[in-house]
Amino acid sequence: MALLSILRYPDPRLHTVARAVAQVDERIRRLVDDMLQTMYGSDGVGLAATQVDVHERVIVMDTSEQHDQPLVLINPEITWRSAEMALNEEGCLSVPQVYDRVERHASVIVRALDRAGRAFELDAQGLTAVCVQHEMDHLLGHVFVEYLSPLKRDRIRTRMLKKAREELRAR
Ligand code: K1U
Ligand code: ZN
Repeated sequence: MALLSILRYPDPRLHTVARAVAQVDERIRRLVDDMLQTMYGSDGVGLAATQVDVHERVIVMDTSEQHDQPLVLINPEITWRSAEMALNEEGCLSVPQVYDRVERHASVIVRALDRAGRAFELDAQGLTAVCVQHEMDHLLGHVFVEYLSPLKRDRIRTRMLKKAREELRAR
């Protein structure tokens, strides 16, 4: 397994639309395992392939309390969204140290393939619903800061660019 490098906002590659996985083969299983290691190693509860610069529809998540229930979603599609909406605090491994509230559907049902290529359905509520919608946005090339006001987004962008410049200088 390998730790993958996570793209940081405002990297333009984060706006790439991912394509469907044609076949769940050894290459995809290796990607899934590397993504899980990267997510756990970064203290995240989710990770989309887009964030590691692979533009295929693959998501890993683990919203369990003990961080011992990995979920793999390949070619995920939302088949039902609740009318009820919920406002939740979100973070993103591609936008470190930035947290803000985003409104999303309170519950969703998602159909996807698992690591073995078998179809399954996920009935998601609470943090799992927030996380799966956040990750599916990544696959469409969207980052959660796009839900914030233009003023907040510009400040985040400036702060992230400054941090990237400082990190480069410190090398
Ligand atoms: O996509 C990512 O960058 C991962 C992201 C997923 C996510 C979780 C929860 C809300 C929105 C998005 C994270 O793992 S953020 C870091 C985190 O561990 C966390 C954030 C908020 C609540 C619970 C956990
Ligand atoms: Zn994210």
